[in-house]
Amino acid sequence: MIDEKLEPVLAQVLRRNPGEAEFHQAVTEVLESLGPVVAKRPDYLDHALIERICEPERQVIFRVPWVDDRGDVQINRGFRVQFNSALGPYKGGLRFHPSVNIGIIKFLGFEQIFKNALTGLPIGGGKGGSDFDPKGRSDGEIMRFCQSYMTELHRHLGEYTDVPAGDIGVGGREIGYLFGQYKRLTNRYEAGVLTGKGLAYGGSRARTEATGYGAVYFVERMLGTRGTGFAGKRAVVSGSGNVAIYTIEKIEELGGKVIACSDSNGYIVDESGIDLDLVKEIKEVRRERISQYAARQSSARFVETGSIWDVPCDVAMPSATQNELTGKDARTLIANGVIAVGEGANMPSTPEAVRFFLEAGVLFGPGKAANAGGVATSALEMQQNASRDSWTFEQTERRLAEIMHGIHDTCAATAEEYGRPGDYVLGANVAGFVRVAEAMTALGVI
Ligand code: NDP
Ligand code: 2IT
Repeated sequence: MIDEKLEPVLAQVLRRNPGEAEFHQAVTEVLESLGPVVAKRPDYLDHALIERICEPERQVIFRVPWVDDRGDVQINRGFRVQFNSALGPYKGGLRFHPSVNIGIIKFLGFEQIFKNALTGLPIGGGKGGSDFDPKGRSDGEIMRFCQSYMTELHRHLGEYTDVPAGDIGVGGREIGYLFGQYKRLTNRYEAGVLTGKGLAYGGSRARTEATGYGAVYFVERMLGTRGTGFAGKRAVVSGSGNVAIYTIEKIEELGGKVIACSDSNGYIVDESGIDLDLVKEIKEVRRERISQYAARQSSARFVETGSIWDVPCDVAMPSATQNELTGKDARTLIANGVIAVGEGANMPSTPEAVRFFLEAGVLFGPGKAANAGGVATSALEMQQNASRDSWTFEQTERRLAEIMHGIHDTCAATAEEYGRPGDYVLGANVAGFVRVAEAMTALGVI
């Protein structure tokens, strides 16, 4: 339910951005949380503050031409949405996936504003990407695509302007090619212009692990409010990319057992506990499909039909993509006794699924809080670059853990303050919004 004072704001967003279903979904969720805030602070309705938050500061859309291995010219579309810079330079990842369109980049950029605010670090919100499909492409093709993409994007970036990183389809390899081209075009070794860099050229230790580890720290803290933890728990983690792999690693370290993970072709179940070295070999080294796991591990089976959320578990961590966990899946998880859900991905649960979890009293950690460890560690990478320093793994991970515990506690305290104890969705949206709103108010109408 949306507060009547915010109805016209939402109506305007829906009207101005036709057909952008994911963006509508993300804005609706945040505006639905803001009713109690504007009741307490009606001044936030002044100066079109909320309308301005819903409108990106700048959107760049461009042609990305490149030559494939056969010598044919390919064309993709590039995007960068610079959503909000009240708290710092635009910050957020790049997604390379055939499903990418402006509505998806805007939903991700919008969420990023509040996520980045929750970290307490000086970073604004942005997101970018392309409809380029990296699957099956050679290293040379990936490099030429990244170089062409950066040839246009570089003029919009800068360590004080806009700092991209990885997301789906963009990992260490791609960031390396993007940084190389940026350096070449600008003739500047501006390490802080991209994060997720390799350790050989200015990256931060623990950035690769940070999103997954951070999400597990968040869920461990939620479980702590019920006097329990991961030890002895059965967990299901969807996806098998960067976020999923390091989520599995940390759960196993804390004594939990992860029994299923997936990719877009299906899921594997291994009741003896997932062998993470095998997953890393298949996904990080060989870049193969997750079905290969079942082909090589006799205790596992590969399932192509149905949903990974049919696998009974205590903790569910959706870590693949948006709207991958539906209302029907939420019902199944609840019927199977799920205690906690932590979103490693951005907006993986549909609004109906979120509602079911909250109604059932399941501990539910929304993506913009639970997966903020990645971008927080990106900000730590920027800090190391700015001071020309490089921290140890332990020091960086300790900072990450403190930040995640801080985010958890801020969300919990905010939910409590607004009369909805345990509602981390309200807590995250409100705490993130208030920080951005305060900065925007101070900066005047811009
Ligand atoms: P990766 O590219 O490393 O892995 C993505 C995984 O999700 C793959 O297993 C992929 O399967 C699966 N997947 C992607 N799209 C779909 C789809 N449409 N349907 C089913 N499965 C899909 O990306 P990340 O691990 O980095 O990102 C995963 C999620 O986490 C995204 O929502 C991202 O926005 C979010 N995130 C990432 C952060 C980071 O630091 N990387 C930080 C915070 C959030 P397949 O190989 O078959 O496509
Ligand atoms: O969704 C996200 O927070 C990311 N993909 C990471 C962004 C970043 O700048 O590290």
